[in-house]
Amino acid sequence: MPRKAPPPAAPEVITVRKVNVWFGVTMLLVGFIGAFLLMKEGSALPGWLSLPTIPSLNAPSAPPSPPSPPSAPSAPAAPTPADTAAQDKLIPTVDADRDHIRGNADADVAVIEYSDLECPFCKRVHPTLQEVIDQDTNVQWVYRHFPLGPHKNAQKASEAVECAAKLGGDGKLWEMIEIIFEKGSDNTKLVELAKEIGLRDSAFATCLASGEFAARVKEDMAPAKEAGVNGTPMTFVMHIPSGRVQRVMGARPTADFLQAVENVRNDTVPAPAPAAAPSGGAQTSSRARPTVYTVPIRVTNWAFSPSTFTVKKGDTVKLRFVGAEGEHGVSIPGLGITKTIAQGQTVEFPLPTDKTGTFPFSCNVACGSGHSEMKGVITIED
Ligand SMILES: [Cu+2]
Repeated sequence: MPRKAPPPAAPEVITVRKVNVWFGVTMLLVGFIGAFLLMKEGSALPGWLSLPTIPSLNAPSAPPSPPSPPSAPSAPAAPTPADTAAQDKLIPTVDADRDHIRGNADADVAVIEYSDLECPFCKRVHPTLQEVIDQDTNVQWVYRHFPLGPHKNAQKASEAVECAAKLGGDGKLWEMIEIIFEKGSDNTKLVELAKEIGLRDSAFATCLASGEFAARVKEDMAPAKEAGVNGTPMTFVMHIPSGRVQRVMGARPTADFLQAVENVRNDTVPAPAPAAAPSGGAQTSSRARPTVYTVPIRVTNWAFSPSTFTVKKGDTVKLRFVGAEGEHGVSIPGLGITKTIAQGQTVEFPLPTDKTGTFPFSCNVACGSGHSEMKGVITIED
């Protein structure tokens, strides 16, 4: 927040009054501002003049608040590269005895997928990861469970694929995953689906009802939660010999995964992008505020940046949502607005500013806790 330096008169005064210089400067400024106020009574002060000048002259306590401050955007703190690297180390490396592995068991790179069987994005990334191991036969695919809380069928569906593995080996596990993605995770249909892929329905039903794999599913999730996973699909591309990891969020295209594979092999994992710098009309100072402006908002997994901002009642404002990462949407219930924002898409629409108030907005994609954390607030002030 800029705090303006005292007017240029100050240094001259200091050379004249050698005794009690600060007192002199303060008095002069008070007089200057007072005179200005009298002359300009009734007119709006320019923003810089109405900012307090005293604190910059050695009175650090109780700085008065500047008038009508432009609201500071409070984008969520992005993890620093060091944070993310430390978190990535919490992801267990591949354990051939425990993990479910597809592809080359001796591969030097593993794509370790955390998946929720009720999440359409997990369904979407499934053929993508198949393509990755088809195109690079020195990559193995590891399937781990991450059933999200809001998905009521996801936990039991995860247990169902573990039952399939118990009764028919990993081959049946992958078949079960695929038939659930194809036909849905409805818990009342799981036994039927198991039968369709050739499992003995009574044995499967017994396994599923017993909940014997409930803990196994939680064990998959625990370290991923520690590592900050809060949405699915989340894939950790891991170079097994070195332990280097690059995380890939969401249902990205095949090329992105293959790039991550090369990055971990060649030690060229890029640092995570820093949080988007706040910019846009809503952050301009009150002195220069245009009455027609656009507020750009970056949409990523899992945040809107900025997530809070303030506009003036009556201004002509456009919101520009830039879909930088992932498939999302935005709802502003208080203003009756709902939009879809696909990756790579820019969605622009006018913001009604005829009434003041605070208007929460959020991502309207129901899949995954990551989306549900994407929230913000628009303030429309007088
Ligand atoms: Cu979202």
